[in-house]
Amino acid sequence: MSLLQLNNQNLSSIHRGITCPNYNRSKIKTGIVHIGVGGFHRSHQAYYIHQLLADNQNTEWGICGIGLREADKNIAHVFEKQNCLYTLITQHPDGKENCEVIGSMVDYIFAIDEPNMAIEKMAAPETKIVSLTITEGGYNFNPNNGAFNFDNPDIQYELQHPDKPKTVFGFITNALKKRKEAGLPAFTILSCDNIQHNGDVARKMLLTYIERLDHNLYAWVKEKVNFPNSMVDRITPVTPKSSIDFLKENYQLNDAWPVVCEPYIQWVIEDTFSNGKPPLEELGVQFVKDVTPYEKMKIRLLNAGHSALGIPGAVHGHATINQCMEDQILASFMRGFMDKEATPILGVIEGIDLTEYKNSLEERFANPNIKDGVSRICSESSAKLPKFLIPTLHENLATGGSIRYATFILATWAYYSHKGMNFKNQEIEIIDERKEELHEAAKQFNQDEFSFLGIPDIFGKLIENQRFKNEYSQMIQAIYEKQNIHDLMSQILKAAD
Ligand code: CS2
Repeated sequence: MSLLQLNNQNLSSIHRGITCPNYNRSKIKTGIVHIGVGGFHRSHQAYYIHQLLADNQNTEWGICGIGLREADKNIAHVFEKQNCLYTLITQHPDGKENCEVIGSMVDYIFAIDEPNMAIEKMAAPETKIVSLTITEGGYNFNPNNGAFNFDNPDIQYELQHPDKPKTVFGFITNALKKRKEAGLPAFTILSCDNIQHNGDVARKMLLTYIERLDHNLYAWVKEKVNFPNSMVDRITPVTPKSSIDFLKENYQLNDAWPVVCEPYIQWVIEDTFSNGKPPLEELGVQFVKDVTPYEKMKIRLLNAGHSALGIPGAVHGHATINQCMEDQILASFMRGFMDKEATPILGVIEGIDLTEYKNSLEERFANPNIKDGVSRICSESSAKLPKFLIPTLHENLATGGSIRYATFILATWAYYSHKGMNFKNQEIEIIDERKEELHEAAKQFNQDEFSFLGIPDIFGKLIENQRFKNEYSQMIQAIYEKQNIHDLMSQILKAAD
């Protein structure tokens, strides 16, 4: 089979079953610089911008991607070969798929090799927005007290060598300094990570960092840079090799890193930009005054719901989220968690029918063609759960609400971190920056059943709460003894009726 390499030159020869950009990419300016180009950015923001660029409209709003981590070398290589083009494969529940080559990313800089180029790009007059998907852990703060972590060795290094940045904070600071010196307007910093008040968090962290470095710049950034909060949503699994093969077999297209996603897409952004914004409202993006209710709803239901399926699902021995949804007991447990623990905390959200929202989450999670791995959902749980799940538990403890479901998820997470094996005696692939630390804490279980909860920046003061400890003790003992997720979940479901 002869294959066509995905790149600019070959765009006009691509199989007609794949939609290609109908705009001239060489004319596009990069009004947006995006740090952290993973699957999610490519299925979400870059897709919105791709639609905005259609028919050579809005040419000032193209994207330049930046990678700051060693791991970004892979995408840098692929993009070099493919002129930053990639195929987005949208998988519908009925088995249909749409394939579209996305052209909105017109440049990519691997900042470890080209630090100055990355800074210059952000400092360029045409750059109006610097957007971020640097993951929940990337904001460098202690979830327990919200403080910036100055002990991070990379931050320590930057404080000694401010012109040799390593972190997102160092790069952005250098770029803002250049803009200030050149008399250019500041850019907007737009966080697109799953953190409540993601813009406020980005602002607080960056300002704390700059204050240590440069007082003049601090005052300027404080006044000029806006950080809209935003809520982003589109389920985007890790690209399976089968999708690369699918493009080869069906369309004779060689794309080393396509992106797979669900049809659903949502973006809600606070309308507080420093230096102009793309007309995304034309595409259904909601610009609002206050994003709080949307982001809280999404994080406490969708993201926490994912963890409620993923962690027990991994311990039970399921591989994907749709398999978890096919398992009636797990699916009911997830819905129980949403109804009994997350919803009472959310209260009434004006203009939103929460029951409908939860029903639609169930449908999305059940999409059999997404095959979102539980390993992705469980990855970096140490950064996710303090934002997705543990606040709900704290709030229910404060109000006397139900805590059973959330406690069970934490207890299964302890078992998962200790054993690294599921109940079918198969190894679990654990991806977590703090994997070792979690394992060390969890494995003390035989001496101290609460050992796992002793990591304060993850669990806060949960360990001091007697009601929580009683529930946790019963559950963790039962998990180790019974080794049966279904039985334990059935008991929780029965008790909750
Ligand atoms: C997931 C999210 O990482 C996770 O645990 O819950 O990546 C989720 O798929 C996205 O936020 C959906 O918008």
